[in-house]
Amino acid sequence: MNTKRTFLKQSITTLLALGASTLASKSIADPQQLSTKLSKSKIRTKPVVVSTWQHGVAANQEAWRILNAKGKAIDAVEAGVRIPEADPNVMTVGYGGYPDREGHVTLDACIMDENQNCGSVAYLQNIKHPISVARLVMDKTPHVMLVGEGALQFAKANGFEEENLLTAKAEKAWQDWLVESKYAPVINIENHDTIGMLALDYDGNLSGACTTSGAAFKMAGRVGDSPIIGAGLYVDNEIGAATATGMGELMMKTVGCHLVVEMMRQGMSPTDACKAAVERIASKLGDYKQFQVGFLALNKAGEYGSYCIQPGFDYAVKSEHESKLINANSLI
Ligand code: SD4
Repeated sequence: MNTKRTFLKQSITTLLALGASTLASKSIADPQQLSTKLSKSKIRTKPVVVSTWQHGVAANQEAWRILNAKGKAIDAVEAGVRIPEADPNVMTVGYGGYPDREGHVTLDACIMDENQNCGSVAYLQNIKHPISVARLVMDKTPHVMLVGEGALQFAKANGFEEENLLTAKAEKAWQDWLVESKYAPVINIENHDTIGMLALDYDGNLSGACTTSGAAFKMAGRVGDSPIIGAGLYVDNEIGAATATGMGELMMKTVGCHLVVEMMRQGMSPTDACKAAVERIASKLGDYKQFQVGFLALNKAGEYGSYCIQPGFDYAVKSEHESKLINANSLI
């Protein structure tokens, strides 16, 4: 349990770290402006973890076990998102995910740490935990992204076992879809979609993870935003982190999560930065009303926020003081 003194000490340390790093990045030219901004900032205690949708609640619990034991944010986010990856009742992530229109479950995932290291896999089949393969791409290779057959070979070479990820329930949904074969992305699909998770650990370091089975009944070979660093996830340990859910093409066209982090660098709160990224989508992409996009952000001070296009997107928060699901504000 944190005492009030520990909390104050953490807050002051965070203030100093934030001040020093922001000054170092020269993103706010006027030191007076910076100190005013920081004094207004609501500093929260560390650690904290946030993640998208209702399935984020169970995922956060797992991440929290690591964060609360003073573990690293990168380990927490990997462990956290493995929960929905393994859950067959979550039909939008990992095992049990909806297949593409050919009946194949193809998975996308990426992970990013406090040192700008990142790893990613796309169009990966038959491996239940793509996030852990992405972690190994980050830790063991000189590359950022492996796709398809190459990603599968890499996973198998590192001890992952192939298994059938298409459950009877997902296969039935696909068979039903085949009757009309009409491709129409569903907004807020069953109130859970991609899981994106962001964490700030005891040491004040940020990391993030994002994993999905992608758009249900997508074209074979389609890859969404979730494994694309900058689109579905971005972390800058000086500033903050962002992740996204919803129709990935919109985030890819606007490099949405990188945009959210850059908005925070300019001094915006996480909520305002997410709102600015949604507004960018609305101003650039004429068909945005047909789709859902939700951004979630966490800054270096532990403040979090979110914004989406359509009502219905919620996100889960876990810290020493909070454990809840929050409904995001929307543009529409
Ligand atoms: C993607 N953002 O692949 C992910 C999840 C999704 O409709 O498909 N949402 O685009």
